[in-house]
Amino acid sequence: MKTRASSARLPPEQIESYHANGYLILREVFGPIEISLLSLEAQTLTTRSDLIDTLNLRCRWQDHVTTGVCTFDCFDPVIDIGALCDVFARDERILTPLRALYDDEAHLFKDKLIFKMPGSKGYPLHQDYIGWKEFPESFITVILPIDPTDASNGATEVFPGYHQRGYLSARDGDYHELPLETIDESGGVMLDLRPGDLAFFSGFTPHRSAPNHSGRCRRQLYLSYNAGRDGGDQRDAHYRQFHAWLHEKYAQFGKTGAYFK
Ligand SMILES: O=C(O)CCC(=O)C(=O)O
Repeated sequence: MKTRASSARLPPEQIESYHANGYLILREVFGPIEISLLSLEAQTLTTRSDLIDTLNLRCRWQDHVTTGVCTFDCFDPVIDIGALCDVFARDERILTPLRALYDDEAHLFKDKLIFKMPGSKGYPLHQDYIGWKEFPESFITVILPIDPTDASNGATEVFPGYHQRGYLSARDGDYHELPLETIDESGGVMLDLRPGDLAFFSGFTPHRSAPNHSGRCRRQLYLSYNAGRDGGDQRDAHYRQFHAWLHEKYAQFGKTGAYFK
């Protein structure tokens, strides 16, 4: 369901729609000046050569779809290096709808700034939930686009309704792609968003994104939350666990000297 946000409060139809489909779009929540400021911050962050390094656990990389060159893709986390990202992550225009979806308090759990540079390959079908006993089942991601997103630059595509089946992979603590047979590909919804819109989707909603075939970045804040009753504020604990997990993964691939800065 795609709806213009006339106020931060969600009408019951939108709450029902989110629970039925596993995603919800709110239009024009933030204004052009706010997004321009965020865009400037994102631009400044791309100059942080002191941080952008393949051994820094904060940075995620993607292969270029034609050249195969490893390309910087994402800061995870970002609110501690981007003051405005932090302000957006705690904005009531995001938290109020989340409280309505949760019928509870919402806590920031994870925060990423995905740049998806031209040529970046995108992400195969997966659910965000990871089978760690501490991982909150109430996980919801809010996408805040800085650039317009559509099929040409590899917008995120969600598959409605499947979140009701819960986690579809082994709860073995590893990240799993989903086989395409899990879903009906024709039912995918491309999150065609304008800067200032918001998209909410569940940690159990299968999603993917195609390569960015355009000549421009597809920058989006990916802000993830959990409900108060599902562990309260656990962002610091999450990142401690995530970094330990990444260290292990890097070691498995023979990559030593990883650090977090
Ligand atoms: O960038 C995208 O479109 C998808 C990113 C994603 O699925 C993730 O970070 O888990």
